[in-house]
Amino acid sequence: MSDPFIQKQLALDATLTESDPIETAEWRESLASLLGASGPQRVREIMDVLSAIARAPDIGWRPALGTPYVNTIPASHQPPFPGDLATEERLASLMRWNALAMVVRANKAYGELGGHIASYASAADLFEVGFNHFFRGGNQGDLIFYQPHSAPGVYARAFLEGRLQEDDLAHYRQEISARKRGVKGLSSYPHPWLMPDFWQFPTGSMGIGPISSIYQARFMRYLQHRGLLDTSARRVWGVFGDGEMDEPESMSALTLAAREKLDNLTWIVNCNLQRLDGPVRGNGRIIDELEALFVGAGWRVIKLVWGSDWDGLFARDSEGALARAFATTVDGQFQTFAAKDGRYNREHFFGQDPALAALAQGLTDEQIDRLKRGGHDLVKIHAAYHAAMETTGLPTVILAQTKKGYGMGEAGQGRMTTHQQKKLERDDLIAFRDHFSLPLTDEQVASLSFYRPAADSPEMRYLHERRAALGGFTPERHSDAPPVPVPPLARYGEFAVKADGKEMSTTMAFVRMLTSLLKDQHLGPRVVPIVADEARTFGMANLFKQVGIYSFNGQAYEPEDIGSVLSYREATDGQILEEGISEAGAISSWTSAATSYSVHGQAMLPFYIYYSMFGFQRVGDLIWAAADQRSRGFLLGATAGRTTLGGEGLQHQDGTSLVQAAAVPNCRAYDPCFAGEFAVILDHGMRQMMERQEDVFYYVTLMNENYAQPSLPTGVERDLIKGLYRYATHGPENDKGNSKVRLLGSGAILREVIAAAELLASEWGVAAEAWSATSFSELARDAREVERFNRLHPREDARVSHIERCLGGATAVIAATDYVRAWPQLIASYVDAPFTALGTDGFGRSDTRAALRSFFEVDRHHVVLAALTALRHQGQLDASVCAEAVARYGLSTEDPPAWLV
Ligand SMILES: Cc1ncc(C[n+]2csc(CCOP(=O)(O)OP(=O)(O)O)c2C)c(N)n1
Repeated sequence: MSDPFIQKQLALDATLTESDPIETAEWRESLASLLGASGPQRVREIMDVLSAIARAPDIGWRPALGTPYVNTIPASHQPPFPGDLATEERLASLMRWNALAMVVRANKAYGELGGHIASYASAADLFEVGFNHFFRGGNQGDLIFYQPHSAPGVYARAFLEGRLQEDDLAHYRQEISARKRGVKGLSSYPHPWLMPDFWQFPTGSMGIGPISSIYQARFMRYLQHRGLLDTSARRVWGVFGDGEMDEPESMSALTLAAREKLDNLTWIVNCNLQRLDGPVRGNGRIIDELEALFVGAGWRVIKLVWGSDWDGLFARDSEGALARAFATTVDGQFQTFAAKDGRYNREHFFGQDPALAALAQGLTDEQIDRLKRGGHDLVKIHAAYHAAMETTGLPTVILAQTKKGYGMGEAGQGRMTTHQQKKLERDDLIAFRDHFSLPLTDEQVASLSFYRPAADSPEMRYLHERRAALGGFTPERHSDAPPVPVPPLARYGEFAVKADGKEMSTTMAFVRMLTSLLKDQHLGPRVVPIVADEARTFGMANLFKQVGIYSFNGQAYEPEDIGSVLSYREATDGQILEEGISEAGAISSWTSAATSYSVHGQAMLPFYIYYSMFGFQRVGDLIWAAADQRSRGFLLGATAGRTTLGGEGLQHQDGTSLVQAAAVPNCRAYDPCFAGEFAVILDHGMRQMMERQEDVFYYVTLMNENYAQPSLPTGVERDLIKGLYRYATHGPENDKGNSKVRLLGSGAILREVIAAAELLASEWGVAAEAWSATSFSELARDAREVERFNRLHPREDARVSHIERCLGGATAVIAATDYVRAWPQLIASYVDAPFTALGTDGFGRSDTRAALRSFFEVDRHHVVLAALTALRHQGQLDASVCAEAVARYGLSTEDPPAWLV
C-alpha cells in the first residue's frame, strides 16, 4: 500500500454517525485491499464508476470538494531539492533582515512613512524559492505579480543582486527626497509609473493583481493563437494574500482561467491566516474554503500546509490523531498557536489528546516552536511549484500556510496587530537576528545596518548563478518595442472629416473607422477590439464575421445565423475579445493589450467600447491601475452624457466619466460632437501612442444620436487637440474677428450651443460665437502649466494659455455640456471673463432627448438665457430682456428644480 496517510484514513475509526458501522467497515476493507492489490490508479477507476452511479438524481450524491488538512504532494512524491538548501536559507534570512531594516529605519527617521514587515516575513520563503528556481527573468521572462505589502522583500533582493544600493534602500517610501539626492526612491508598493524600470504590475489595490494576472495569461494565449508572438515559454505567477481573496475581482475570473485551460498561470496564495484587522476566517479555515472554491472553478489545487518536520510526526501518528486535531482546529486558534511559544503549543495543541501528546514527547519545546508550516519550508515549496509547472490543461493555485510576521517573535509573529507593525525594539531585533542566525554584531543590529555579503562569498555567487540560469533579474520592466506606423487619416477617416452633412452618429463613424483600420497592413493586426457583450448595441456585429471573436478552441457549434453575412464567428485566431458581461474582465483585457508594448515588446492597440456609465464609475480602480502601468490604447465611452440615451434613465446615463478621467494624469479625455472631430482625435492619439510611443491613453466619448455631420472647418486640427476651436460666428464681429459672447459646447450639447449662437444673433441681436470644446481637461492641463510657469518666472515673458488665446476679450463665456458642471468648471478659474457653466447635475431619468435637455437646462434656450443673463450682469441688458426670454421659451421656473438633489 502506498502512503501511510492513506492507510490511516482507511483504518480510521469512523467518527461519523452511520446507520450501519459494520457494513461501512466492510467497504473500507474492500477499498484497502483493492489499494493494496492494484494500486491507486485502480482505486481511482473504481471510484469514478461508483461515483457516476451515486450521482444519479435519485441517489443525489455529491463529492465534497475538500481534502484533509495536509499537503497535496506527499513526502514520497517530492522531487529532490535541486539547490543548496543551506545557502538558500542563509540568503532568505538576509532578505528578511534587509527588508525589515529598511522599514524600521524609515520609520525611525520619519514615523509617518509607514511600511510593512509582517507580510513579507510570511512570504519570504515563497518568494525565494521562486527567485532561485522558477521565476524566469529577462525581457521574455515570466510575468510576476507580487503581493504589494511584500515590496520591501523584493527591494531587499534587488539590493543583494546589486541592482539597488544602500542609498536607495535608505530612501524607501521617500521618492521625492531621493530624487533631490540623485538616488532611487523606492515606492511603497509596486508602481510602474514611479519605478518604470523595475515594477511591471501595480498590485497595491487588493484584487487587481489577481484578475490582471488571469487576463495577462489569457492575452499571452491570444497573441500566440493569432500568430503574433510565441509566448509559449512564458508563465504568469501571482503571489497574493489570503485576505485578498475576498475581493470580488480576485474571484471573478477563476472560471475563465479554467475554461481556457490557462496552464501558464500559477497563483500562490500566502495563507498566513491573517489580514489587517484579524484572522481571515477565525471560525473556519481559509485553506479549506479556498480549496473548495478553486476546485469548483476547475483549478488544480495544491495544498502546502506543513513543513518537512511534520513528516516524521505524520509517519508516527498511527491513530490519525493529527488529522483529527486539524479537523477541529479553526484558523483563529492556529493564529494563537503561531503567536505562542513551544511550551504553549505542547500544552494546548499536542496536549488536547494523549496520542498527540505522545507524538510530541520526543520533541523539546524549542523544536516544537520551530515546527514549520508548509510555506516556510523551501523543500516543500519547491515540490509544490514543481508540481504546478508540470500541470497541463488547467491553472494551478498553491495554498501555502504560513505565519504572519514569521520570525518576529514576541514582537509580531501571529499577533493581531502585526500587519501594521513597523517598529521593533533592540531586544526584538536581536531575537530576530538569533532566530535567523544572521551574521550581524549587536551594533549592526542596533543601527539597522543593511547587510550584503562580499561579492565572492558563496551566497552571492550562488544568487547570481541562479538568476543567470533563469535568464536575468526580475522584476524588471522593459519598454522597448518597435513603433507601429499609423495610416494617414485620409485613408480611414476622410468620410468623417469631409462628412458634408451626412447623417450618422459618432459611434457609427468610429465603427467604420475601426473596420478600415483593421484592414491596414501594419496597424490592422495590432488592433484589439474589446467588448463586454455590447457589440450589437454599438453596431459592431459586422466585425464578428470579418475578424472573428477570439476563442481558444475555435467554434465547436454551428451558429444559428450561419447563413447570415454577419454570422457569429468564433475562431482560434479571432481578433475581437468578447468578454461577456464583465467590465472588470474587459478592462483587464484592455490593460493586457495596452501594456503589451512593455510586457511583450510588441505594441498592440486596444479599443474597448462600452456603455460609458460602466467605465470609470464601475471599474475606475482598474483604470487607475492601467494608468499606473503606462497603458496605451483607447477607451470609448459610448452613449456618453446624460441626455443621449433618452429612454434608459438613471442607470445608464453617464454624466461624470469625463470628470473622473480628468483626474487620471496620463488619460487624455475628449468629448467630440462631430465624426470629423473624432477622426482627428483618433489620428492624433494613435500617432502619439503607436509612433511616438508616449505613455498616455485616451478616453473618448461616443454618441448614438444620428445627426447631420458637418465637414470639419479647415485648419482647426491643432486647436481641436488642444481642446477648443471656434466653430461658428453669428452677428457682427469686432476688428479682430471676435464676437463678445463666447458659447462653449461639447459632445451632445455642442449642437445646442451652435443653435443658441444663431438664436442670440437672430432673435436678440447679440453677436455670439460657438466654440467646440473638445476637451476641458486638456485646456485645464495647459492652463495649469502656464499659470505655474508665470508664477515661478515673474521676470520672463508671460506665457499665454490656449484658453486665453481663444477667449481673451470675451464679455462673457457660457459653457454647456452633457456632463456635470464640474467638467466645464475645470477651466473656470483660467477664463478672464464672467463664466457660466451649464450641465447635467443630478440623477438621470428617462424621456426623449429634447425633454431631457430642457429638464437639465442645457438646451439652446437655456444657453441663450445664460448668455443674456451674463450680459445683464454687466449692465448691457435690462432684466426685462431675460424675463422675456424665460417667457418666450416657456422655461420652467420650478424652485428648486427637480434635478437638484
Ligand atoms: C482594495 C484595497 N482595500 C484595502 C486595502 C488595505 N489593505 C492593505 S493590506 C490589507 C490586508 C491584506 O491581507 P492579506 O491579503 O491577507 O495579506 P497579508 O498582508 O496578510 O499577507 C488591507 C486591508 C488595499 N490595499 N486595497
